[in-house]
Amino acid sequence: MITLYTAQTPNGRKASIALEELGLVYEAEWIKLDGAQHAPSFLTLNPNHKSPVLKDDELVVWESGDIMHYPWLRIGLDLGMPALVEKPRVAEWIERIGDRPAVKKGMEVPA
Ligand SMILES: N[C@@H](CCC(=O)N[C@@H](CS)C(=O)NCC(=O)O)C(=O)O
Repeated sequence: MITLYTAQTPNGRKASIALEELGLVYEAEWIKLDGAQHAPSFLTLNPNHKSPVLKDDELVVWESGDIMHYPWLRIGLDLGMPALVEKPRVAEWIERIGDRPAVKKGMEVPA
């Protein structure tokens, strides 16, 4: 079972986009970034006290960019990319998606 510990932030949104797009079933555990990220139970998952964190049974992954890679590795998807040419472009996109206006806009809560 995959659990995504996340918050409504660009990095949290990146992680859930990757899981949703590849159709992986997961549970979301919302982390309130008002101190809950310093709770001992959370620090055992991510000693850097940062959201998001993905847990898949005993495997724990943190860093939103690495979490975005996880779904396609998990399902064994071969993206068929020429490694030297395309993989760096994918990595750039993954690292920068949280800065995209559409991702930030999607997190704005209407008044
Ligand atoms: N490089 C990390 C950054 C994660 C990050 O900065 N998370 C923020 C929310 S977007 C956080 O949890 N901050 C709480 C804290 O630092 O205590 C990633 O991409 O996952």
